[in-house]
Amino acid sequence: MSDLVQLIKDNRVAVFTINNPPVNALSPGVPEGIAEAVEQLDKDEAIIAAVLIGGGKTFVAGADIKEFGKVTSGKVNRGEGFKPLLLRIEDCRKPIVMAIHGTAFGGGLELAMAGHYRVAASNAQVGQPEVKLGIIPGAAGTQRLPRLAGVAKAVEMCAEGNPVKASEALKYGIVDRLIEGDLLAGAVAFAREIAAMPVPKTRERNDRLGTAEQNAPIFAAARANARKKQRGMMAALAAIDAVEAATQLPFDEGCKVEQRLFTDCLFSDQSKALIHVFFGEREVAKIPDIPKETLTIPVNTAAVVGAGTMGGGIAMVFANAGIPVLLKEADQPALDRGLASIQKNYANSVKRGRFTQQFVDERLKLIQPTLSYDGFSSVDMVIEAVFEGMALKKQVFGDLDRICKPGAILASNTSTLNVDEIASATARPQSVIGTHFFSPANVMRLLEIVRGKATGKEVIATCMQLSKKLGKVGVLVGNCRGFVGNRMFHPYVRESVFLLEEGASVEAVDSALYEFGMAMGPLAVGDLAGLDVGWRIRKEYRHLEQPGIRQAFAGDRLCELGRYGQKTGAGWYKYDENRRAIPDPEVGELVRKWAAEAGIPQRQISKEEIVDRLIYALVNEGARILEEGFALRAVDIDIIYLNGYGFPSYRGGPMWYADTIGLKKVYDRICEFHDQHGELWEPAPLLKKLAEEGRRLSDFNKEQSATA
Ligand code: T1G
Ligand code: NAD
Repeated sequence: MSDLVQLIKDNRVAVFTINNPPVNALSPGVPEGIAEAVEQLDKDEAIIAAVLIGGGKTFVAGADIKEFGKVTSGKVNRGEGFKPLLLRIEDCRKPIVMAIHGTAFGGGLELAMAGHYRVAASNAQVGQPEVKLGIIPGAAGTQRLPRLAGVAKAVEMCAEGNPVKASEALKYGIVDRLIEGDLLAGAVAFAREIAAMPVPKTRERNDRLGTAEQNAPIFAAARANARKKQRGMMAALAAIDAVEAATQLPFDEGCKVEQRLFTDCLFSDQSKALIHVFFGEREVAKIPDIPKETLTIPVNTAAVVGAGTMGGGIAMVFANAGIPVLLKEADQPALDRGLASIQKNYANSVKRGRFTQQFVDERLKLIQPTLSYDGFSSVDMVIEAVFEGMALKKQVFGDLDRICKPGAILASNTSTLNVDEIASATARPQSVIGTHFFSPANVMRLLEIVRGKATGKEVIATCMQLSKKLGKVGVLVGNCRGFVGNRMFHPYVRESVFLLEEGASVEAVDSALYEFGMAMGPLAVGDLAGLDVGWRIRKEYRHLEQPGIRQAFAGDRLCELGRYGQKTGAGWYKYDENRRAIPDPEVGELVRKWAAEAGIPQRQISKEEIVDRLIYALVNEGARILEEGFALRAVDIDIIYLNGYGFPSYRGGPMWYADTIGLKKVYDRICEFHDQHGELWEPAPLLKKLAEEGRRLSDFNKEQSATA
């Protein structure tokens, strides 16, 4: 027997245990071990039934994603995947019960569905998350799942890729029984119960496949939903096509359709990008000079100073994670405003079905409003979110330094200010760190964790770990102006306004980036965040502007007219009472007039140039950040842009996208812009070096992590 699959006998019931930590992926050796076990089962007359179970924390979490790069299209087309093994299991003369705990995902659920019965621990989850990797189920999942769970549920699970709880899996017939307590004992008992019963084969079931009339509206709705929620992604639509084939073709024919669609997806750039994102979200948690076993500080209580746009959302994040949080404001009216917006946000979440009213009531009890620092002396962590001014922040950190207990983490939510200078207001800079949440803080997944020069490793390790508990993706960044995300966003926004001043329309700029896959166009984002936020920062840093360097002016001019965006009903767009954006020709006329006054010639600008100017501005600044060491790896920048700036995940992030296009092509284009638009487009030395050496940004991060 292979080491990865053990076989023991429990009084005429065989138990196969898969042991391939951490997630029992179907790595080489596992399918072979299962096949061997099934052969033994069939041969051993003493055995009446079998149970297949996962060792450790989970059932099988799918195919081994690390192996995908080694798969050839020939191999896939020859169907040399798992399907033959699954048919062998299904055709076994003796019943095989699949015992599921943790997660049965992807190939794991496909394996389970090839079994004759499935039992599950009540907190288990099943799912076909392949679309999140830019592929579709490739081992007959799109053919067996509709036969078990019905067409509507199967198409939802395969097209959206979200996990399903065990109780729901029972309701839909994916599992046959929930087991409380000892899963293995329950599964063996179940196997004894059914041992004498006929051995059902999922692939022979057609009773749940519905009729063409019944299914047509299901597939139409699923396609519309996929085009809306997974805009630009091919896998979801392919998954729907495959499930539809299950309702129209015999099993084997349906499997051929699935295989063709699976192959198209697997060898697509989208899938490569999404697999990069999958491993990237796990890699960003690893800090080269902070080992996994670094001690962390328990964070069981917290406090937030400032209950404005960010402070209120941050308090909700801690409460949602079950951590009691004090929320301090400067005065009662501000506190009341902060609490009102928290209650409004929670009410919306209940309306949208994200939370139950009971959950919200419990969470609201964890948020304790206050106008003083009473109670701050015992909290484990404080997050400051007051106005963006250095003097005020240093005053607050001075207060916290006097009041908070030794070892408490003092964090600032500043979006642009120097964390070391804020820390200098305390006698414990080793406890000071930046925790840069993104608006709305209770929704956006990204958390930039800003390392100050004195920040302690245990403080960093604690915040990285805590970010996962808070439901965030924590990415460690260096302490430079705008850190990583906003520092790159500055040239991105700059180019969008330059393009307006050179003749492009607001709609043309926004629709070009929207079609590229950005969640929103840059100008619509400006209106959402408030054009005055950037305007105030530009005014604060006017003294740092280099003479002779072109500065965008149209945004400032709009703010001088009081057009701050959604909050004033007009910015780059006009907004109706439901905050819907309406193109405003007056803006175009104003910009034309200002451009003429500035002597900027007008010209036709292609969609391609608009995208290149904005995306390559991100890449160029990202490369500078990498070589300056303010980001650990190129993938960290990608994860920041996917989770904080609405960059399309199926493009992998700005750095991965540049690697996909080819750095030589990107570098040449930037050199073109440098010739046309001057110093602002000076290519980053790293980009030049890697382009000339025919290398990738993702190569750089390898070196970087090796040296840190
Ligand atoms: N293959 C290879 N490595 C995997 C893996 C997988 N399927 N799943 C996890 N890992 C690694 C991960 O990179 C990390 O490594 C470690 O395991 C722990 O993971 C034929 C083709 C199961 C819910 O999409 O969703 O089947 O960073 O940190 O938070 O149709 O992992 O420690 O070095 O995420 O407890 C479909 C992917 C595959 C599920 C556990 N399956 N995994 O979460 O741990 S495609 C998936 C997850 C497929 C078939 C097709 C989660 C998890 P390292 P972790 P976790
Ligand atoms: P805001 O103006 O909405 O809220 C700031 C709050 O701080 C106000 O309610 C004010 O009353 C309160 N405050 C001021 N002094 C105080 C004191 N001494 N004690 C207690 N409360 C006090 O600002 P915001 O947008 O929430 O920004 C807060 C911080 O978060 C800033 O540093 C900002 O740069 C940063 N940030 C903002 C965003 C965003 O999109 N708004 C995103 C990320 C980070």
